[in-house]
Amino acid sequence: MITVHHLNNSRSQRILWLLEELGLPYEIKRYQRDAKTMLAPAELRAVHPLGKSPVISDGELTIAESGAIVEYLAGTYGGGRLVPAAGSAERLRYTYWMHFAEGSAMSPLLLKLVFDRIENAPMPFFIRPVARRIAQQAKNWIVLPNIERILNFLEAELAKSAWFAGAEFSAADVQMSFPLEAASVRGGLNETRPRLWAFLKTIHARPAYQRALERGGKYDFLR
Ligand SMILES: N[C@@H](CCC(=O)N[C@@H](CS)C(=O)NCC(=O)O)C(=O)O
Repeated sequence: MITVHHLNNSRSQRILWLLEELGLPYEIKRYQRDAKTMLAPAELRAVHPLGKSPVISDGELTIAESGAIVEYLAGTYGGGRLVPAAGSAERLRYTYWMHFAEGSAMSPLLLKLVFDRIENAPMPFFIRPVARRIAQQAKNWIVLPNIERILNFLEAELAKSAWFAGAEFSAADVQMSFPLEAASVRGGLNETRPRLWAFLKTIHARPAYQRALERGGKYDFLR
């Protein structure tokens, strides 16, 4: 039995979605974020030293890192589904997006989250203007332009094919779902980028996505 170590309201939601797409049985072990810091509880470090979610256990195996988990599940249990044929142009695109999601797309979104928090954090009144100015300058200088460029790039890529790897829905779309959802709640992604917006609406309407939401619990990355 596959166990998903699921942190509430997190990236591990897409692992539940993939498992539902593949029709695999799985169980969920739940972990709750600290209400104040939003960090994962220390018990998750007993599963993997970094204490981040998602992590899955499958028999003797413990696998961390969303992209590795997605590739493992689709490759091991997909029976050819959701993974383009080896050697095809689609497979190269699949690999690209599988890495891009966490390697490139998430970094500026995470930085935005951190600088937004610094801007709004409680602190002595004489420090606040300085902290706000530094946070705003960092956002204007590097964070927001990068998010803008990435979203423009992704919007243009979806003009080439219906899904990220090509004409067929693949596990790369599952992997790309989280940065796009995060961008829709904190990165300015909205209807003005119609292809990305339609991508989100389309995946959210999939029955497997809906089943995963029911099992995963409250998820604040939907707009
Ligand atoms: N690149 C990693 C990122 C893992 C990660 O940062 N997960 C977040 C959940 S969205 C987490 O566990 N945050 C809680 C913490 O850092 O304590 C992956 O895709 O698996």
